[in-house]
Amino acid sequence: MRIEALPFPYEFELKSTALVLIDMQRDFIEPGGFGETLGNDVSLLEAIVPATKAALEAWREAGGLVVHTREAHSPDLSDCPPAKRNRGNPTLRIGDEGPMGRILVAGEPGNQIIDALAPVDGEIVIDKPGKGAFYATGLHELLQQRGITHLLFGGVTTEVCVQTSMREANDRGYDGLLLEDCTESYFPAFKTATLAMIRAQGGIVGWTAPSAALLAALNSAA
Ligand code: C5J
Repeated sequence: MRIEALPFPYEFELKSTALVLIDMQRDFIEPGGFGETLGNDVSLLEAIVPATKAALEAWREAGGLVVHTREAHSPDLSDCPPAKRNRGNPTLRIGDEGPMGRILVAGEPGNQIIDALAPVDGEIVIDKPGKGAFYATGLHELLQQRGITHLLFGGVTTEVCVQTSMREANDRGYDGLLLEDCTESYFPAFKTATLAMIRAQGGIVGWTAPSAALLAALNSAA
């Protein structure tokens, strides 16, 4: 299959490609969550949910592998470096009781993936203690076992966990494509810059394309 993408068309096979949705969790996206308590406008992130849901449903319908990630720490915070917890001067830190349970702690209500994109049986769910999906998660091994070589990315936030994950994937030899309307930042200029960085210099990190280009590729293959 071929997606019309930048900086040039992206070729992939369904059986060796996974859709990876990064950190579409309630605390980052829903009003009243951790993201909003930090002063962010979460409506920017909520706006990508319909396009992301459409891409996820089309990918499921085609039979492609889906990976969901959550930025999540164990309840005793043994996987949270003090440098991560102590940085800055926030009113709430990782592990504190927030509006939707303990902040970025596995199993808490705010740490769940939003209902619209909830994982279904057979999909991989990765709890990641870092920004990147490959750090301390075993994701690379899981993908290798399944013969995955290509990754389609969506999720939040573009310049933090999504970009870090794409760069980690790139260094491990995957061809990655970011679905432009399935990712967002609390800072729109950072999203624009990240898309440009990914596809600069002949795709130094990977490719970008609108989700409509993925849907068109899946339709023409069906
Ligand atoms: C993610 C963050 N998921 N911005 N986390 O990007 O801290």
